Amino acid sequence: MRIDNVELRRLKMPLVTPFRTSFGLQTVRDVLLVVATTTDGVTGYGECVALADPVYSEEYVDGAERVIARYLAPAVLAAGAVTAADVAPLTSAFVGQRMAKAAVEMAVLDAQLRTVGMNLAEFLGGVRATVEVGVSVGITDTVAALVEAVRSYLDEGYRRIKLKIQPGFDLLPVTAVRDAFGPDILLQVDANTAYRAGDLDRLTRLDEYDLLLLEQPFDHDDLELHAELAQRMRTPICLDESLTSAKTTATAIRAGACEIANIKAGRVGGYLEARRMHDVAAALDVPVWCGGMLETGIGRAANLALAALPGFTLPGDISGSARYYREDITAPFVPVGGSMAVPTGPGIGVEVDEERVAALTTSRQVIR
Ligand code: NPQ
Ligand code: MG
Repeated sequence: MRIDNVELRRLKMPLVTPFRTSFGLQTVRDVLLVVATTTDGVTGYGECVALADPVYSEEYVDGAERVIARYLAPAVLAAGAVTAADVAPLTSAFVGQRMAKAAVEMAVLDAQLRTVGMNLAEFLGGVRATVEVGVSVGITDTVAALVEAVRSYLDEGYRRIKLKIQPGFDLLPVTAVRDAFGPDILLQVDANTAYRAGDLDRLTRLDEYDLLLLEQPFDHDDLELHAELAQRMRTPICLDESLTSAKTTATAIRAGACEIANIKAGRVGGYLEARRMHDVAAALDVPVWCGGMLETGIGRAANLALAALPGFTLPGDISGSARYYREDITAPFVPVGGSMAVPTGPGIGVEVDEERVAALTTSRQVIR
């Protein structure tokens, strides 16, 4: 397969409700789509999960677009015949840029699989036709507002709730949600690196709430502190921002800092590395689940394929399209009874609504 051109499109997608985390407030998603067209006219789609600002990781969407336009796309285009497995070696001269590389690899992989008529879940080794999903609930102005938000998601059938926490918004909201909905709802929390060594004692008090896991309490490169907390808590410690590859995942697990792993293809450089990370975690007997980055239907479809792998034993942050967007750029994903069907079509398995994409486009460039 030869790539003839790579199109980079920016879309502005307003969120249905503001989403607050410990690293800030998001009201609109600045999406970067990578569209790879082969010399046979087959089109593959990739979605870059970088945020508008480098507040979740070092990457940000303007930077990712420039890196793809100037370095990554030219390297793939110059290579002639390629497969998705060639993208990482072809772009390894450029350090880091995992979210940018992941978007390019995803577009090439989608084009490759559409060319041969193979489905992504099948290609990755998926074993499930449906996957359990959860929802991530942002920090609210009041605890009462949080309880109402959680109630609406439970009414929609979500069985796993993730609460964003930060210093000053942790024990009280968790208490209120447990008091309001009882011991049976699957509940977990995510701190997005907001805590410090001085918070160790406070965090251990979360053991009272029978949480599924505590996600990324400390800085992304502080494995020691995560390992110390893991020693002192019953609640499993889950890492997100810290895990940038299968290798860093093995290191974190061996350090006792990672008892459950959040896998995001964009954070580790693509779905091929995400599968390797899944295999490492399985080999070390560590459960994994699929994290979310407020993807459109394009990234959501691919995440469902990934979550079909055997080691994904916990509900993922792969919520319905309506959790974030009034109207998606694919047919909407709708959870039923807390689960969603894994797309079965070729490639990522969904059709993209070109008209909707055109309506949301703020800029477009084609690299040849
Ligand atoms: C997490 N995701 O697990 C991230 C954080 C996050 C679903 O909580 C735009 C794009 C806004 C990606 C806000 C969830 C975002 C974003 C929060 C990711 O840590
Ligand atoms: Mg997280």
